[in-house]
Amino acid sequence: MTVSAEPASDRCATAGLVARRKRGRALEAPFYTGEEFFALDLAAIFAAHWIFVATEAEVPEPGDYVTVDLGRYSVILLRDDDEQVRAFHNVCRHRGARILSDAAGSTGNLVCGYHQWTYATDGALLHAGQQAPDFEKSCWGLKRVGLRSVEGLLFLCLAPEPPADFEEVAEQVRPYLAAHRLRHTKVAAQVDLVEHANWKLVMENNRECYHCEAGHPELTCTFFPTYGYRPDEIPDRLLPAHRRYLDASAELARECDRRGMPYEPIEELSGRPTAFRVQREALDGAGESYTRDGRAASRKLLGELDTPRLGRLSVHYQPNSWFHFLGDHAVTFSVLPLAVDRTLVRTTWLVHADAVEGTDYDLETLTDVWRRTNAQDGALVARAQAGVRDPAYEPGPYAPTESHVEEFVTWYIERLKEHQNR
Ligand code: 3BY
Ligand code: FES
Ligand code: FE
Repeated sequence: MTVSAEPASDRCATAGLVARRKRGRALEAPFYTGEEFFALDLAAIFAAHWIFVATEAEVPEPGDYVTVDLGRYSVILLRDDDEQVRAFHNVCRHRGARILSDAAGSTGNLVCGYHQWTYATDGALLHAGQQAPDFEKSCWGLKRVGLRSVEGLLFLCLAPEPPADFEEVAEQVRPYLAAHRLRHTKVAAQVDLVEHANWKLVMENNRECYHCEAGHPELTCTFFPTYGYRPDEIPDRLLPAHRRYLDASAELARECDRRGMPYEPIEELSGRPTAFRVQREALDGAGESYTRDGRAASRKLLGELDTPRLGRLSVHYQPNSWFHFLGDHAVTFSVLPLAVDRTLVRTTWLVHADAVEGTDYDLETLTDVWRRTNAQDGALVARAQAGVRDPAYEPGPYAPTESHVEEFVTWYIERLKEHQNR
């Protein structure tokens, strides 16, 4: 028999709302405001799927670690002496104390601060004082958490049986990422923003550019605001931008073909546990990077790239992330729920491992556009949260250009249904 953490009345209420979700419409309020849905999302989405949480560049040396909080879970990501990054539950095998309390650091062995049980960086228990003679140290190593690195992007999965299709997706995405050589980058900046909205509003907001023209003056210097429109739906005022997009896209295709770099879209945003979209697309302006004029922000390009003019390789990953890989830097976004109406958005800017701040790049120029864009998005989703908790809120229709929002919500509902049927 499966024992659920949810009370039976909550289970019925959530199941009813999941079953009656209408395609093409925003979700009903309880999905964004109800504690019962928050608990369900943690169990059915965040504890059941591969979640993007960090990059290998954040733990460059043996002994470097980060800790990741996901609901009541805390997970340690640690680079071992053999250079592998491994993940462990941050729970002592003696009486359960948290082992590491900092968000990031460097350590030799892992020593629990309660009774000093000591673990090696591969999780093995090395020392536990004053034990009975029959105590078996080998039985009490740290519990492992599933971890996958896709070219240096770290995904963890808390489920004992993680979705089996992850590796297949990773194989599809790797050729797109390869030239950016993410394992040979360093963290130039990382910013945590706590947004005052449910995590799904944060994700939905990312999956459309309907709000970009009015909401993101700096981003739209280079990100074409025609994103998501079908060619025959583009409003007249955006047609000049669309023409620039077509010209820039043709040039980008030529540059990619010459270098054997894939750029065509692969889109499977719903219908499977591990759902994603990947495409290399042109940028406006100089076409190189996310700066006001579109020129590269770092003189030292990623990997062995010989031109900065490679647009943006963008990856959208369900449920919790998006990525942009440029010729000169990469920027990753990880969305983690903190409370029903509080969400952590962690943004990380990566540059070539040998790039020197002040010489090759200026931190302000590198981070300016997405810092501002994130702040604007944070304000937009807080407005959305305030509105959906109003008793007058009724789910409205998505526009055609919001098709990726619809895909995100469809994926989410599919996952909840699958969870309910288990
Ligand atoms: O980050 C993205 O992928 C973009 C930014 C604006 C809208 N969204 C599709
Ligand atoms: Fe960790 Fe006792 S709880 S050593
Ligand atoms: Fe936005």
